Amino acid sequence: MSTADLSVVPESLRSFLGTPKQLLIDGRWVDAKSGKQFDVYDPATDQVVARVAEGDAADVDAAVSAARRAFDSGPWSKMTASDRGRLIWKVGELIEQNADQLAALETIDNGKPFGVAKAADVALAADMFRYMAGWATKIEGNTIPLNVPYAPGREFHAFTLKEPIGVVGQIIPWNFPLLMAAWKLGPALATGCTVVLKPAEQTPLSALRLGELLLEAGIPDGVVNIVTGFGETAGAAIASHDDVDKVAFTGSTEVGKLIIGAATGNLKKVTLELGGKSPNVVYDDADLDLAIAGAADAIFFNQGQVCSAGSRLYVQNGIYEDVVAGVSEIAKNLKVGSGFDAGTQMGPLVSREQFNRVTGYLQAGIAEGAEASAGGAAIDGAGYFVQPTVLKNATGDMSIVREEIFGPVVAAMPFRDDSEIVGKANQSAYGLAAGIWTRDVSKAHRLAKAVKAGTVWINCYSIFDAALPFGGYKQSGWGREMGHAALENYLQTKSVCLSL
Ligand code: TXE
Repeated sequence: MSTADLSVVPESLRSFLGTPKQLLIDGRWVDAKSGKQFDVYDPATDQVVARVAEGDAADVDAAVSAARRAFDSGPWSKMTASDRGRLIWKVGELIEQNADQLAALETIDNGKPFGVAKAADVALAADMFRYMAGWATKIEGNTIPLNVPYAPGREFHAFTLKEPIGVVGQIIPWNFPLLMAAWKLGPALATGCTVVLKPAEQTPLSALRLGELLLEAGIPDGVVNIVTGFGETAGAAIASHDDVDKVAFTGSTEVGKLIIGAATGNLKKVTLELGGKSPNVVYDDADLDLAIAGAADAIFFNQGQVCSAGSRLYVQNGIYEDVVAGVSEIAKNLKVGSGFDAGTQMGPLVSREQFNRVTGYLQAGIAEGAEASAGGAAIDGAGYFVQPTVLKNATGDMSIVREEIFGPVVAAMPFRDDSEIVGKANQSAYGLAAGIWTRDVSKAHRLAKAVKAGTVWINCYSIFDAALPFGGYKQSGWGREMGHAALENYLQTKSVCLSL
């Protein structure tokens, strides 16, 4: 293990990275109670870029107590919704003002190209806070006319109140570190909840910088606590904590199931955004240039580390070879390199573990009979780089078609017609997203209705907006993030009934 040369990062970040990072608990930066720290790596160089406090159950306890105090008696619960909204808006503004710094942190921590981090991750994160700031003042109950059969002649005034659920644990992954924090924190803060956030151990840095910005914005002490650490210790302690009222998780389906188990102790509410194996369907009447570019982007964006990536590419028989050739051509020409190099279109995978996982799938797919028409292997040298890969001759029984690879690897398969594609598209344990490419509006809508997926993109892919709900059918999860649908995850409904 060696330490990275930090000359690639903006000057303002060098001291941030050079100082061991601490936990944010009750508005103060503190070491882990155990005194332990762990290393954070630059995936482009395999070198250590920072040291971060390794929180565990004892730190989670302290963070939950701080969040409980802030919820029950702190200024947060007494603040007007308008004042709360104003602070949340300010967080969005501060993210925008610090866009270069935050994007550079994403690049050094996750590997993604700097330009992508700035235009997508950081911009969407800022937008998420601003969108949710507006909702703070618009959370309302209803008045409800009653007709109680066993109380004839009596009059009642009944209404509902929407109340924040309380202390929320939020466990997030490494593929969009800042954006996942924003998706989670935005609705929690808008509804008046308090939070214990655990970033992924691979990518804790931007969440810690966000913690500084939350304090700068004036979010009161204890409202957002950030505990960096590992899943099996810090994450598990959040999921099983008896004083956490709700847990929101994004990550693997496997860990999602563990979260459900851990939550049974106090029956905390659970929302989950899990894996995917999304079908991307190209009909023979599609605009082929658009569809080919879209199919490539659907899998290679963010190195394929996207839960909604279009990783199963279904192409109608007559155009199968052309589309596979077109996507392969794009794959071969993608510029792969450090996210800080100008022109880089694809960076490294996030970690050694993910690199091993993805290259393992490449070997398995080829051994099972798939053929690489582009890529198919790792890229030699330092860092966790893998070739953008198109695997043809794939079949539904192969692991590369059934399981989430979470890398720049697409499995291409032909289909005959409408009657066949619905079954094939839905032949998955997952149901997060789907893509459809056709000029026939009726065909597009028919498949959009038939496909079991939380998001369907027609003649586009990977379009995200703070206002558009996102979440999974089947084993892709429970609940929706973004849009006003996300607020419901953080609210309780109280019915009040008064006899007049
Ligand atoms: O995920 P984990 P990993 C999928 C993707 C990827 C695979 C493995 O297929 O290849 O998961 O990635 C925390 N209790 N996705 O191993 O382990 C962990 O610390 C509580 C899809 O990195 O699920 C991190 O903060 N928490 C996904 C978070 O869970 C635990 C994004 C995610 O890590 C825990 C990431 C436990 N027992 C991976 N164990 C998506 N849906 O976007 C781990 N964690």
